[in-house]
Amino acid sequence: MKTTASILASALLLAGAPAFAHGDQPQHAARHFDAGQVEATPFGQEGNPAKVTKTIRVAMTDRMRFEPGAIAVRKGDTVRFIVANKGAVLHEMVIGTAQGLQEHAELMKKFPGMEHDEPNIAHVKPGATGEIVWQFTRAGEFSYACLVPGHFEAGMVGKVVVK
Ligand SMILES: [Cu+2]
Repeated sequence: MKTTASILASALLLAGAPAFAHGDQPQHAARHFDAGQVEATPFGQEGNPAKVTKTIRVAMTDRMRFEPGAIAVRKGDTVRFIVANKGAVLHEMVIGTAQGLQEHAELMKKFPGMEHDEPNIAHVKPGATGEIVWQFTRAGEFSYACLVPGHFEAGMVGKVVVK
């Protein structure tokens, strides 16, 4: 019985996966969180939505800015970012290191159609709201940026200070 149950669980996980593969999950639906899939990065890791310690609202505008443009959190915080696109064009919030985001922006210029579904990214359609739950596991200075081609270059970058 146990085996059947675990096979069924795996099948369900597999069946559930494609729905999340192209960043088209319904607005504001919680991303499926699986502690076993969490990968540590130099700038933290996917946060458990059940263990959020802080909520931060971020707006993205067609002036190519994030509001606020700088955020301070504590090491260990699990932050729910509620990301509102106040503009008329697509924007996204991508959390990373300054260097990693720079490299990613270069890549986006070469492959503008590139689709992502990563826990550190929220693509948000005009007028819509997206969400990222991220745990900052290391102290330091990190960034968030919009990597829609041209936006990063126009200054659509913010800073996270983790103490
Ligand atoms: Cu943008």
